[in-house]
Parts: sequence; structure tokens; C-alpha cells
Amino acid sequence: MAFLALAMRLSISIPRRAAPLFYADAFIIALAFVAVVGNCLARDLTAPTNHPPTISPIPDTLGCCVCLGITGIKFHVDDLETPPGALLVKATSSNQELVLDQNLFLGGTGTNRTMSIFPTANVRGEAIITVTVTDGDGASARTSFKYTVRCDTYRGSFVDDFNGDGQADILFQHTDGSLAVWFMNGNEDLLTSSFLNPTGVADPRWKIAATADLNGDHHTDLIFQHADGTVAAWLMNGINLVTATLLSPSDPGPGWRIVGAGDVNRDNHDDILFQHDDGSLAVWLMNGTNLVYAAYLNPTRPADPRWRVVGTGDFTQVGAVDLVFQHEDGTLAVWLMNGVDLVQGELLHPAAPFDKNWRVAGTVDLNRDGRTDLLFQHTDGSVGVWFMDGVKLERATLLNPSHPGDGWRIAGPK
Ligand SMILES: [Ca+2]
Ligand SMILES: [Ca+2]
Ligand SMILES: [Ca+2]
Ligand SMILES: [Ca+2]
Repeated sequence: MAFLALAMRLSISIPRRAAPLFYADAFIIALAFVAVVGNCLARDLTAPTNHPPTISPIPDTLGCCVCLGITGIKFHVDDLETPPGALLVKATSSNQELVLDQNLFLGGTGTNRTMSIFPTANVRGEAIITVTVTDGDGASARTSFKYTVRCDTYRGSFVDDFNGDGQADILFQHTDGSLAVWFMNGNEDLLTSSFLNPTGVADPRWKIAATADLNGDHHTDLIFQHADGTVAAWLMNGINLVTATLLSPSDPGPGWRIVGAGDVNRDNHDDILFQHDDGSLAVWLMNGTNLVYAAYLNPTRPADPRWRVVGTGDFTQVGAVDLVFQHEDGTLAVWLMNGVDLVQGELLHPAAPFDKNWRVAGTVDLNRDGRTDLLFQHTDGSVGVWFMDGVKLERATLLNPSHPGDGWRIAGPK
């Protein structure tokens, strides 16, 4: 009974109080809404807004295939609210086969940060490296750059690059002994040129005969031979001479001319190739500027001594030092080598330039596709290149500019 009475009282009282209750609730909700909006407004006016951090761009980087890795890549990070030292920096690689994330090492302090990249040995390719910086409030910024490892051999990686931009350059020697280099753009175009330092040899009978990294410091060195046969080297740092020295021994014997260089026995020391006037071929296996062991190639000579070695290259991409020959009549051939042993001799395709006055003057991977290209110079001084795909011509073109000026001859790389 008591329960029923209560229910009846409620059923009576609810309609009577319905209207005032509705208005009161609406008023309270409105108050709460004003309070919330007010709070938000107050917070916007008093609490500072977080700004995302900043990171400087990092230029695309070319890896070195024989070094362990590259270090000292610099970049800057900063933030308005978080102290630079407390910014979190992380790097990732898009190509884990080439560079594992854990082989991207971050260093530096404050705003000045550094990175080292240690790629997986003997892997070529490209990776997009992304560096992300995160501030104390969780806001982040990122930058990406391309890291490329595409050199195939010890020789190809740096033995032809005088300004360290990763692109092959072309050496010139003037008949008066002056020495200059064309810094190339990775194709047939000249970017800029420079004299070497010093600007030449006092006695123009010293001629650049080959290029190599004799002392293994990753700077291209110049191998000279005098008209009297004496052999010497300029150990370089870029375009600057560091040490000029005679090779030991300095006299290869009468009739022997340096025709190229490369690491013939794959011991990471560049070796020097000679051809005798009678066509015989020999190699000086070197340790720095010192002869360790001299050997004839096998076979000792081409059948016809009018075949002259005009440079070296790697035409099968196995890291061997192959020999490029040009016959007096202009015909081009290559000896594909395994160390000092001939594996196979082949004519190039096509077998000769259109005009036999085009002579091979250098061998270099000018477009950095891992394949040796041929630099030509015409007897009139014009310069051109055959971009090769192994022993096949892919594209022939004049360099740009097509003439280095009177008296200048391509001297390397070769
Ligand atoms: Ca260069
Ligand atoms: Ca060197
Ligand atoms: Ca060697
Ligand atoms: Ca090439």
C-alpha cells in the first residue's frame, strides 16, 4: 500500500513540476556550455601554441663502394619550444638491402647533427634516406635524400673524379706542359674547368701516361712518362699536387711505354701496364709507387704490333682490368682479361669510328652507369665520347664544348 501511495504521489507531482524543471535544466546546460567555451578561449589566449621543429635539407649523396661507409653528413635541427638537444632525430632507409636502418648512425649535439651511412658490402643501388626530427610535444618534420652506390670496381669509384662530386672528370695536357681538368656533369657536358696546381710540368716532355690511385687515399694520382722513358707520379689531393716522385724503379727499359693502369691482380693496389714498341705487353704490379713484381701478359703480345693499348676499362663488369686496343687503321678491340690472362678478344661494335682520325684518348665511365666509356680526340683537336654498353656502342656524341682549344690533348683518365 505504501508503495502504491508513493507511485500515485509521483504520478501526480511530475506533470506539475515538468515545466520549471525543463527551464532550469536548460539554464544549467547553457551555463556549462559558456563555462566550457570560456575555458577553451582562456586556454587559447594563455597557453603557447606548439610549432613543429625544423630540419635542413640534405643533398643527395653518392656512396663509395670500397670504403666502409661515409661519415660526416651534416644537417641542422631546431625548434621554438623544445631545446635543440632534446629533439629526437631518427633516420630510416627505403632500401634495407642496401642500407639497414641500424646502419644509419646519428651524431652531433644541439642544432648541429651528423649522420654516417654504412651500406651493406657489395650491394649497389639507391635508397631514400629519411631523417625525422620530433619535438617534445610530438610534432615532427622530415627531410629525405637519395643515397646511391653504383660503382662496380675499385677503379671506377673515384679514380677519375678530381673535385669529389662523384662525377668523372677529364684531364688535358697542353703541348706546352700545362695541365687542366674538365669537371663534367655526368654526361658529355662540361660544368667548369680548372688548371691543376701547379698548373703544369716545367718540361713538356713529361706526359701524363695513365691515372691511378697509387697510394690508396681515394685521390686520383697522375702517372707520367718522360720522352726518355723515365716514369714518375704526382700523388694528388684533388687538383693539388701533394708529392711528386719517381717510380721505383724509374726506368722501365728502352722501348717500353706506359699505356694504362688498374688493379690487375685485385689486391687493391693499382698496377701499371706497359707496351713495348714491338707490341709486347707487361704489367708492373705495384705497392704504391714501388714495383713489386713485373710480368708479361698472356699472351705476350697481339699478333700485329700496330695494335696499341689506348686505355683500360671493365667491359664485363667483373672488376677485371680489360685492355682497349686501337689499330693504326682505326679499328677498335678489347681484350677481356682475368688478371694477366686474356680470356677473350673482341672487336667493338661498331669496330671503328667513322673517321680513323678519331683516336681513343681516354677510358672512363663518364655517365656512371658502371660501364666504361671511350673518350676520343680527333687529330683536329675535337673531342667526343662513345657511351658503351660493354663492347657495344650505345651513343656517340661530341663533348660540349667540342673543342678544348689549340694544343690541348686529352690525357686521361685511362
Ligand atoms: Ca668530378
Ligand atoms: Ca692517390
Ligand atoms: Ca694490384
Ligand atoms: Ca658508362
